[in-house]
Amino acid sequence: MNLNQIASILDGAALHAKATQQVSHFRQLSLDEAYAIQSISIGRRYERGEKKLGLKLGFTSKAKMEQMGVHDMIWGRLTDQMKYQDNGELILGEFIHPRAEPEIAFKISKDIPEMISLEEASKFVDGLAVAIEIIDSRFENFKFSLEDVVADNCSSTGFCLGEWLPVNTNIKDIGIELLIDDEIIQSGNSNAILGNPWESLVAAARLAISNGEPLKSGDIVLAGAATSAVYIKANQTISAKAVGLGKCSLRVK
Ligand code: OOG
Ligand code: MG
Repeated sequence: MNLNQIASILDGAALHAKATQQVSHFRQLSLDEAYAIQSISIGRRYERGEKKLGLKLGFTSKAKMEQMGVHDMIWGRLTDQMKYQDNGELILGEFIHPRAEPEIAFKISKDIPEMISLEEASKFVDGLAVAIEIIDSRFENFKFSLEDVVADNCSSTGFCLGEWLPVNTNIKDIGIELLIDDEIIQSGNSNAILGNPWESLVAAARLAISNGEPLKSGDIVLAGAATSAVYIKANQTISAKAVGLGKCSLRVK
């Protein structure tokens, strides 16, 4: 099976909310091939009219790496179709086995054509927000190798954002939580994200450049979850909260 065929299977699995078997069960992929599949598969979304909105990083915390049994940071693309309004509704039947995780989001204020340092990172950002990321692996039982999940656009499926706050809002060493029906289900600290969530932005800028798609003004970057992700069910209200960043919520139908 070639990379185009694998991309079609993964895109179809997402489109029809039907799980597929792990690619690594029938073909050994290199990481470069996995990113090539991601690129082809996201290209199909663009052909259907979706627009790129930014990037997400994954496995930037130990909690996530341990939960999923992988060992390296990954990145995927976000599109406009994945964005939900704060307090919006999410229809469970449109997903395979969705999970939610609390995140921190950056809004890019100017193009980042070159690698940036941690010290200068804030010059390229004009908004910080708490976020919920919805991940929905296209693989059966939410099980994958690192190459599988990269090919599957890092399980990217949806996200919602709280209010954008100014760039000098503190996001280091703050508590971040996932709540279901107002009960705290996961709680962590933002420093679990690469020691400092701003490091995620620096990494996203570098990865975007090395892939030939540098971050641009207006892009959104999700820093990666500080906690494990949680399966969501119908009739739940899912919220993410971070100290000083407020809250955002989604209602599951
Ligand atoms: C892959 C996506 C990981 C994160 O924040 O670490 C991710 C997955 O767990 O399915 O989004
Ligand atoms: Mg995530």
